Amino acid sequence: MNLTGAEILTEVLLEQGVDTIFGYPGGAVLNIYDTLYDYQDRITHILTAHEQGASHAADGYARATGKTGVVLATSGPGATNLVTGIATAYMDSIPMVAITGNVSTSLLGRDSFQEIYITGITMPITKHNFLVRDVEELADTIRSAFRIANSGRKGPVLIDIPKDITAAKCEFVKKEQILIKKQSKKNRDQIEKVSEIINEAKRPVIYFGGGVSLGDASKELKQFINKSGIPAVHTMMGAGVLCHDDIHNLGLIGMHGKSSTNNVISDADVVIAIGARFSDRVALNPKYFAQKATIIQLDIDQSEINKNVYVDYGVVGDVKDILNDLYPRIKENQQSEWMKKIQVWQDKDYKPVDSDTVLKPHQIIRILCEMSEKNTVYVTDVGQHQMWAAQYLEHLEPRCFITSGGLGTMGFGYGAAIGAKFGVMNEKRVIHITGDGSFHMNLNEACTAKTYELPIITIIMNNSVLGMVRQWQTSFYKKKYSHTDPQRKTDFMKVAEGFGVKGYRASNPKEFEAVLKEALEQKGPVWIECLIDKDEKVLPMIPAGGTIDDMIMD
Ligand SMILES: Cc1ncc(C[n+]2csc(CCOP(=O)(O)OP(=O)(O)O)c2C)c(N)n1
Repeated sequence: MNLTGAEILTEVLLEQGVDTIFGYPGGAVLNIYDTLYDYQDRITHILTAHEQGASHAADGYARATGKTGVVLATSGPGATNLVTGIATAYMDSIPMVAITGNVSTSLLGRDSFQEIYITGITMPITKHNFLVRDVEELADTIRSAFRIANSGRKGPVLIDIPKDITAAKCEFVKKEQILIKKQSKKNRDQIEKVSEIINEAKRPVIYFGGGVSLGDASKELKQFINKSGIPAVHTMMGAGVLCHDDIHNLGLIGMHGKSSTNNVISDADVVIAIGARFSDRVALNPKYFAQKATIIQLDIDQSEINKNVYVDYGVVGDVKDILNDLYPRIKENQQSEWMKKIQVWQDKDYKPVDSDTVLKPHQIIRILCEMSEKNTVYVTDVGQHQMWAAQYLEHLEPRCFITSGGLGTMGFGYGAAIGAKFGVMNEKRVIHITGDGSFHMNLNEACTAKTYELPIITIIMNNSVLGMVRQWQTSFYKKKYSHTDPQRKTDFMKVAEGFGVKGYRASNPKEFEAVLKEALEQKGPVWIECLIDKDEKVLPMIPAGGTIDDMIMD
């Protein structure tokens, strides 16, 4: 077949199993959009309000489904608007292919209208990027991009395509989608050694992160825990991998983790890190992290071994494979003495107090969990509301807690929720939890949710301040609230109306229950503004660089 570059692009997307892409048109991608018009029956293109929203949507789609998210933008400002979304995906190892148009090859390097050196800009935030200069190379370049985004540690790849390449023609031959081979460097001796250490441990703990869900290994982790009886703590990105009511699931660790989980790490004799990268939000002070323990790290990425924390044994490979190899070698044990000791710490954990008259953040989350289906996908923005969600959401399943962990991107939520909704459509409900600051950054995507009548419920935890930063000012900057109390006059109910979205407001638990009940029955997007006190804190908290001894409990 003799096809144009634009047709080749769409054909290869189909070859790769892509049926939904997110994007925004412009001059440099006009040939591609012209072709997409003819492929509407096979590729659904979702038009967002802003390219940043499109990039978060592609990311949210990938997180909710496990497939590769695809985003398309024009050259210049279209391409630069993708940068935050690409960086967000990169930090959380999300497979994404970002396609940008560029000026024609003859205009490259001449400061042409809407020209930008996007491959240079995205070099540090992509696994790899390509500038296609010959239409003959286009098909294989796109195939390579999908392969790279999905092999080993996943992540975003960018393909920059000059306009003349999308118009040029060449012979196109279809290929089968190549299945990605897993990389496993682990060897039998290592597995034997590591299993011996685990079997001899008296106070072992599993510390797992988002790599378990990315590696599709939550079933294997559960099996391993059920047999070994080893308790587990998790990072924010690991939320949902284990059931919240599994007695071995001790909960969140790190800066806003429980005091009990942090105590467990400090006292453990063996720590088994699985798909977790010892980030500074967890190993706040790497020198004192799990000081008494032999540390074993299982990870797909060799460069994570010994990166942040020195580990005694690093096993590199697919975590699902490693857990399967370890399973038959692990002794049955219920670790009852160790669990009794942990129970004593758990009894002293921070417990928030309920109120009937005002809305408390933990009550909002509890009511959400009680009233929505068990498999609901929760998508958050960034700030205190994100941490309250991570601390109090129950019944999470893998791929049901979508949040910007590594980059901490305010403005991630609405776009990601829209992407997630397209991924899970009729199977699962999507609830977006945001703060008034984060929501101001991306509420323009309400038009996207409305256009496609997506039944996404947005919970705006409105404390009228940039809560998380203000909390740091309270604790570490003598309450000098510099620019965190913006005194905005936004009337979210009127804004909702302007977008054609249904808006509700609640200021106590009864009101919230009543409006949530109505919201759950709506067919399109809904916002619920929850009024909360600006002095609410996320507790407990270990200050950056601190240890369990520095924990703030009130
Ligand atoms: C794009 C971006 N800018 C700035 C920050 C720094 N930051 C982290 S949390 C936060 C406040 C968030 O406020 P809000 O969304 O209202 O949530 P709250 O903490 O009040 O729940 C800020 C400014 C960020 N994470 N991302």
